[in-house]
Amino acid sequence: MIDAGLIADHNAARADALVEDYAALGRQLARRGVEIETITAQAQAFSVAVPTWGVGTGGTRFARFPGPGEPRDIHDKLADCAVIQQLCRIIPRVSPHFPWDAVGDYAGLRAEALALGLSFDAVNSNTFQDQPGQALSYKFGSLTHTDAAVRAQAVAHNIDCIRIGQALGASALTVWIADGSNFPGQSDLGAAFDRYLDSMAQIVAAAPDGWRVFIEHKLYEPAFYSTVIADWGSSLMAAQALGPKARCLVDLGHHAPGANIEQIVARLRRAGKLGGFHFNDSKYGDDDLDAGAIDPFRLFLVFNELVGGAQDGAQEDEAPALMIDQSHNVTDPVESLIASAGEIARAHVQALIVDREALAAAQQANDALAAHAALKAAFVTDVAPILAEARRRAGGAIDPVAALRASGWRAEMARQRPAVAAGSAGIV
Ligand code: RM4
Ligand code: MN
Ligand code: MN
Repeated sequence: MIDAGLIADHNAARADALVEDYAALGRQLARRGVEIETITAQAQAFSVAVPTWGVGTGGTRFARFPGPGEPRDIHDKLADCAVIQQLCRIIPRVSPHFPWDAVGDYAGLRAEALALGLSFDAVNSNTFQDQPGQALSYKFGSLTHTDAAVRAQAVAHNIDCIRIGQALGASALTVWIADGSNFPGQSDLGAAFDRYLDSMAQIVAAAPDGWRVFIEHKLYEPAFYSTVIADWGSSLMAAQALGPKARCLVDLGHHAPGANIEQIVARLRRAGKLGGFHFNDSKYGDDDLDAGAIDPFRLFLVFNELVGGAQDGAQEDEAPALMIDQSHNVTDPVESLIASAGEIARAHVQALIVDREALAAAQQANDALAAHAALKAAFVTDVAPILAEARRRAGGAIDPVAALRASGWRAEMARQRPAVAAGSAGIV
């Protein structure tokens, strides 16, 4: 962890400027009928989960260039997540991935996380690659494989993940499968979906009461011609067929360029099937870039649907699970996760200050310009003082990346965790 005295000194050096900026923003918002303290309290109550795979250096399709002091196992990953939480105070939950994060003692792992101030969010299964010693290969699919024995193996892995999740205190399983085809004719498009429903029904049946099973769609990659759960339509069909525990999960990078993701969000809410998000950003495909790095306006529009929907009576029965899912290859992963958490929190606060009455009135009157201006007024407001003040009040750093860099934490990790392997191929 970072020395608490260092964070206190860091904050003390920035306190006067923050007081000034916060007061100025408070006056600006008051003129618009918004009470800054209400928004700051909501900012403090906001949280998002980090993925364990996000604290390591990811890669491009072709190569991975390891960084210094990378986490070597789930214990190191939890330690990194704890540092992010210490500085940001909005990421108290960690989303693990199996078998990447497998250990012998899950009760012990849960206690270890708790001691670091962390708990576990949705568990993620992995049937998109073969593991050493695995009996049957997923080369031609997993939950939708033509061979019932492969499907059974993939179902059993997902049920294992649920059991691990129970031991960790989680209450959701996220299922993303790579199943699909590369050649027209390779796969029976209808039958593959039927096999998916059959396999998923067994997984959903194994999920305890109160659990959610998130269905994550993805347009393409690694399947380049057809993907079984390629889009929100397939995801919604499956979630509706699989009953109340099944929900749709929207990974922002898993859509065609230009897709109207906020409208997908609005639709899934109306269906009561919006289960959660994987936040990241992309320009071309599943780029897994930091949230808000390419299109912060889109991120804001997604939160505008979440916040607006919560107020229009169309709210689903529970708030969607918010998680980050990104892969870093040119930045320090811990810094990138801090940056993303900040961008996600920013989009949330911007959505909170939208003048919803003005927006609704303009929509009703078909005044497109005024409606758009109501959104833009919130989006262009610099809400950074609210985010910084919320962090400071919660014990975090006013400028988390600056505090991390000043602490020399990464250099210390490089000393404690000598590099184990040189570069390797592939995203994982
Ligand atoms: C996939 C998908 C999943 C994530 C893997 C690593 O594209 O986004 O959520 O678990 O990548
Ligand atoms: Mn994802
Ligand atoms: Mn992805």
